[in-house]
Amino acid sequence: LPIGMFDSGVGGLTVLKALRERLPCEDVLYLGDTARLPYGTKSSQTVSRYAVQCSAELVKRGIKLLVVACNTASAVAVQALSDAYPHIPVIGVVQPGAQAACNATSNQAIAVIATESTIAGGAYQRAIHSINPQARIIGHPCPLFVSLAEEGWVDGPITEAVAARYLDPIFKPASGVAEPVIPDTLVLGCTHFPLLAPAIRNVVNHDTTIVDSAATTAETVYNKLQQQNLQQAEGECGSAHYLTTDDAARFARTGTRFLGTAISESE
Ligand code: DGN
Repeated sequence: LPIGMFDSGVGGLTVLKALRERLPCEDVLYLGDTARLPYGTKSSQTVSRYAVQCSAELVKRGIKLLVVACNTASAVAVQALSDAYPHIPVIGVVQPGAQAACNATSNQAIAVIATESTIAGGAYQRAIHSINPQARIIGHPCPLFVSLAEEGWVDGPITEAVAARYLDPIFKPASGVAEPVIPDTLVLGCTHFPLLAPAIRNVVNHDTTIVDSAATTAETVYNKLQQQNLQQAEGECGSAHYLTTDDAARFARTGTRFLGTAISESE
């Protein structure tokens, strides 16, 4: 059986990319809920409902493990999905990202950037605190990054100006602030943000560790498959199949940038 993954659209393809690098033999069934994106501005009740519906569609087709490849959905729905499908391991991207940030920080100050809904729900803050109760966490929504990534404006002066506007108050606080705590670790808590990492890197301090939860999520999936003896035998390259709830052509076009390789519409 394949690994099932879903996201509100193309963003989860950054997680798929990391998964294919770590587990090249696995078959993957990916659902992009493009008809209802973005999730990042919607209420947790609505996102939870969408997550349950996407998962049901994947489970109906047969999957051995479910990856919630969207931070916004991971933040609100992982527990509900684990309860709904006790026989299928469910892995979200928030917990692995929080763990990676806690491993990386030296000064216990961690910044998290994500969609409005992920930051407002506080899931990263809770996940980080449950691992490191001493951590000081600054959460900041950066919704424009989603549009910039989808537009392909991943670098250049406009993107850097947006990045500076969002991040300067965290990394370059105005003088006069008594003993500012500058985070040494920045979590990219949205599937779209890894595309903007070079622009983000240009506006944060040069020694900031940037944590992208895609790679750590892939590692978590790898470990879970090993533990449960669910891994595919080594051999041929795994396949990837895509489902979308709206126009497949747009998904294939935009998604190619996120996956790093071409997606054909017939897949
Ligand atoms: N995939 C969403 C996330 O990781 O939060 C971002 C896209 C969106 O729904 N705004």
